[in-house]
Amino acid sequence: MFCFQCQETAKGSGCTVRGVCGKTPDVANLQDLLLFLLKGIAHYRVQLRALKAVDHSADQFILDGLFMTITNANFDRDRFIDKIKRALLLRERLKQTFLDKKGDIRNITFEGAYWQCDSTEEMEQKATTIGVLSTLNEDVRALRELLIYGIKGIAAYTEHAYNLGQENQNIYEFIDRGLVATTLNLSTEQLIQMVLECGKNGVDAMALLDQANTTAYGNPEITKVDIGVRNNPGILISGHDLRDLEELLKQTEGSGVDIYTHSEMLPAHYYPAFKKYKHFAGNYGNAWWRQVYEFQHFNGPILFTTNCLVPPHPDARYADRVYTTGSVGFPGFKYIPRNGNRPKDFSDIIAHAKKCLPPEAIETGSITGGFAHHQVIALADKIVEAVKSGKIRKFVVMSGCDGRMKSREYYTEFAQRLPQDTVILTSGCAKYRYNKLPLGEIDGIPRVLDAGQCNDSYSWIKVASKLKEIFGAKSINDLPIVFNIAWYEQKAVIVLLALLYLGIKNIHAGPSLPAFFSPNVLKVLVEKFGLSTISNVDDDLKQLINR
Ligand code: FSO
Ligand code: SF4
Repeated sequence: MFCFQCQETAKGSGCTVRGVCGKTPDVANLQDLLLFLLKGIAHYRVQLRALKAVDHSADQFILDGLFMTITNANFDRDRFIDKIKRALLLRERLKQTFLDKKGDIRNITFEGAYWQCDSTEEMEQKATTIGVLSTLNEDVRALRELLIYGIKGIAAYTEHAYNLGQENQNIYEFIDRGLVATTLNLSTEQLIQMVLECGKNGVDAMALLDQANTTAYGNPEITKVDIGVRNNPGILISGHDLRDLEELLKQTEGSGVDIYTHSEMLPAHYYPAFKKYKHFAGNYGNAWWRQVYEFQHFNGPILFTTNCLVPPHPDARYADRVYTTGSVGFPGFKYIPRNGNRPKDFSDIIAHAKKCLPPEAIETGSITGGFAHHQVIALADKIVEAVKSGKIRKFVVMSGCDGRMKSREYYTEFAQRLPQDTVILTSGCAKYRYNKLPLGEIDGIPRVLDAGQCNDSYSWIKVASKLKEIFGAKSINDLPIVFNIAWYEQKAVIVLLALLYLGIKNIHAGPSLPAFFSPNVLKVLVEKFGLSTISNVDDDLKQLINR
């Protein structure tokens, strides 16, 4: 195996024996093979689209396949083998349509468009030959992988929107073309162009998901979320999929089971449509990686709707209480499918919850969030006034992910030591490093504004554009906004590419830069965008705030 797609990759260079995330080598290789076949499928789709014969039944298959390979999403070998078999069947169907339409098969030379197999052994053998390291030139490899990881992030956001009935055909078109681009002999210049186009599609995917979420559930609004516990048994729901949450809330209403959110599901509390559920009790715990401690104390079942799932320790007291759904999987965990477009059947997890004790309190009190673009723009007058009077000197976007590494303590210290006239704009699970600190308010505006999940970084793009308009600035770079982003997995990669596409300069990305950047690719990103990583709190405060 070789994988270096996330920030915690082994020795900062690549996981080769087993993932730091717990991914086994066989699963890592099968993920590579699935990607290889998705690229083959994409070749046919690009050609079929040109013939006006693209088959939309494959749209969701591709989104799900890409999502399954995101860090901490799916560890289940059997699910990958099944998906690979279905990918082979789907690809043959597309190939047949292509031939029926008198398509010229000589236009498709990529091996993943033809390769066949009869056994799992053959799959495993092939998988070891087509991974990341099969691209020998390190700059081409860096750009191909950057593009693939950005596309995975797009796929994740697009799938959530799809689940809520919202689609954008241009995004599917880009995903296909982007996948194909990683198989062609493109120059580094051409690949950089594709990477920037990926950033554009990242903005579009986040906009689509924003539209899907707000159309279905209303605009997030300022909300106090309880972080304590009640006396009923509960179900803890994690991940990012709001439709799953809605169905679970409906099916548990009046059942005596409370629903709590974990990690990236916290922002669901900000949506008006979920406030009517009296048993939507609060948020339990912190960012994804703390699950190994927190789930022990929850007592009830846990539902993963997306990453980030951490493989439980062999003596974990909660492994028999974990359920997965959507693109998520783990061997031995119960999986809840969706049949057609019907609501998922959560009766098993609900019955399980009824037999469990209520959660143990690990925290008490509340946190406040709900500062997505609609709410912040509603407060624009107040914010502009605070900027003009000098009460707010700077906004610091600290969106992104949290992670296990000790180096992430930097973010807590950075937040604590920011001057009182600064406001943190956050989204994603990075916020758990500072969202429970008493950082105070400026004229009633909290100093930490949480827009929501990582995809809600889109809100900061909208807010920055609004401020640009109000202040008559030429570019977002002229506003008093700086970016100190924390990344971990591929959704954060697409957020970063979206910001680069928008021309945002001097972003700090940490706690370390991606291992998949080659020295030359990094040089381009530094020269073109001023991208850098964090150093230490003192120097970064000087550079970002006091310059
Ligand atoms: Fe966090 Fe995990 Fe939302 Fe990520 S829970 S790390 S960027 O999946 O998706 O912020
Ligand atoms: Fe390693 Fe990250 Fe890949 Fe897991 S996802 S195998 S930790 S690089």
